[in-house]
Amino acid sequence: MAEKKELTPQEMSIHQDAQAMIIKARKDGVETAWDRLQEQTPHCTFCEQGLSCRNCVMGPCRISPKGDKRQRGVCGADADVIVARNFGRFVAGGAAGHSDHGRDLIEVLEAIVEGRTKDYRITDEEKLARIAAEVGIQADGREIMEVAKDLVDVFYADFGSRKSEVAFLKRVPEKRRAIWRNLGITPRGVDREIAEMMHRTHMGCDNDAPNTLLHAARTALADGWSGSMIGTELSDCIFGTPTPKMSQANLGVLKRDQVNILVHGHNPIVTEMIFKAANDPEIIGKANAKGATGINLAGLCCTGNELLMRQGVPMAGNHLMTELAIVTGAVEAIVVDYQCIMPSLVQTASCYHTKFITTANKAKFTGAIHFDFRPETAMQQAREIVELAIDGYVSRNQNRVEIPVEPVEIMTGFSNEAILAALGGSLDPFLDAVKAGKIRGCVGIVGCNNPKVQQDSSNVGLAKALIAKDILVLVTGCVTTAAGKVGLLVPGAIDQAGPGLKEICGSLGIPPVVHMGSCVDNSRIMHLCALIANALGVDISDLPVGASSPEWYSEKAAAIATYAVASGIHVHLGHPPNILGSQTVTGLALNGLKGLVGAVFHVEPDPIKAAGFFDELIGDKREALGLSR
Ligand code: XCC
Ligand code: SF4
Repeated sequence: MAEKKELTPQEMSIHQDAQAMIIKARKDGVETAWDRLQEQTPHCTFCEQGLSCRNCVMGPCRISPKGDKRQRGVCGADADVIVARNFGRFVAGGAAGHSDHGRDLIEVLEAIVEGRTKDYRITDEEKLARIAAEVGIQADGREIMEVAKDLVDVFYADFGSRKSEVAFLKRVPEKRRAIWRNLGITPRGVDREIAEMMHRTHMGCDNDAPNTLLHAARTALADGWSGSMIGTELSDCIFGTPTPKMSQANLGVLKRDQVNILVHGHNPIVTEMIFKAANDPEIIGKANAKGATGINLAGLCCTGNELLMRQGVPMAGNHLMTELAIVTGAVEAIVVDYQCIMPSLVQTASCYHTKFITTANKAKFTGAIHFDFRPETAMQQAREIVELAIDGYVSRNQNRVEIPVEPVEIMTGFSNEAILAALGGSLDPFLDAVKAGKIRGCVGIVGCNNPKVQQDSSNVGLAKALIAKDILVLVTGCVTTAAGKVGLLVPGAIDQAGPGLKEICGSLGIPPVVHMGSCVDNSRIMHLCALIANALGVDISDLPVGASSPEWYSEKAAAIATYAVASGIHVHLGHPPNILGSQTVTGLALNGLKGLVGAVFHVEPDPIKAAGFFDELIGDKREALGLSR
């Protein structure tokens, strides 16, 4: 076999901190995702095209769509059926992740209501009352705990089978709801749609690819308009609704003379407690006793986004920085909950003095220190975790420490409530700016890193190209740190924006790239689109908006992309899902869905060309609304 060429650090990432740590990892003999990708390349082409099936033991089957004779699996499933089933299960996996995260927040609210925890409380009572009223609960003049109790019931019911539609569908413009009704894809219950997808894709059930895809849309809609949305809204109620604040990003946020704790995963339930414990003077005193000048908490991935939005805790990095952050040699503990935590981190941590600490029974890692984290005992457990990190400080070898860069300033905290407040309480100033063509439209850039793409090259390249075209960029998830590290998340970045966007963001004192949270917080963007569509009396698909995930990797990203398209928002992906083996499925995704839900997927690896696609799209949408292109 031909010798594989080792990539240079510059080819692997655009960031200086990543490049420095890739070099250090090689020197320290630490394996990274890029190394393993090389091992796995070339990938199985059947799997890449979605043409392998393991849904029963008459197989596994893999079929070729080429040749005159249409190949079939043992059961007779053809390429369309196999690809659609695989994609359906892929989306269901993503919806399950987000939504189970949402459910965990209902459980914490329930523990608060039942008085089983003193460590959590309702921080934003006004918001809780407001969303309760939105979903039909009498909130006026009642005790907040009574209202919260009813809200727990309504949200739990959203996961079940007794409803004809999930609670937050009340937010969706009537035109959009009619489209979903006519297609039979109104999301009824989160668990129900996910379970039904598993059922449909069992051998001998849904053998009509378009029908399976429509249910994938329904499953994703249950995520976007229920599971994820509940996750976002209850996180705000329990931990506070984010407000604009400054923070920092990149590996430079780690501190040489302090106990460094990284939090990684998704749910603020654990990390908010770690945050409190790490700020407790008594515990800081224990760190001082070990010779550290303090305790430094920093975030990775989405739980980092949650803490950043609400508490201003700095961001050490995004998905492909998780191994590299440990390679600094400066991390005493990495505390994780679930999702996107590479199993390799246990090995990476073991190459240094870093303790790898898990907190969720549904996400245990062999070789980790595990805490069965519960609402009843959360604060005590968080203190124990922080003390474990403090104990580790004395075993740090400062000669092996390398903190490669100085941190970059970022601005965060743009919840919809904060955006409305910044606009003086009404969307009108924003809509006026859009009508005047100063802000031509908005694109949400969301999602991950993928070692198949030079880290953050597309995330950043697209963001820069869009703001130059007077298109406001909204970021969540791992694109946050990408944009932050290159200086796009500060008001000063308006110098890189087009004249209209520069004027509006300049007068509001906000960056042209606005951070709206974690990946479940894409529900904030959906809600904002619904608010704008309702204000204008149009459907979401009429708005000059788009969405993109240039470097995506996860099932969750596929679920997000699918609910965005089903909600009427065109979605750009930097690379396709594993569906190209079916012309029917690919044709629907790229073209056919347009006639059904008013939006499609667009695949384009080049971020500049992708920006051109959005430029055209937004121009067309603006013209259709009677506005200048
Ligand atoms: Fe995971 Fe949410 Fe992707 Fe980042 S962006 S790699 S899904 S952490 Ni959600
Ligand atoms: Fe093969 Fe059909 Fe079984 Fe899939 S369900 S493994 S295609 S026999």
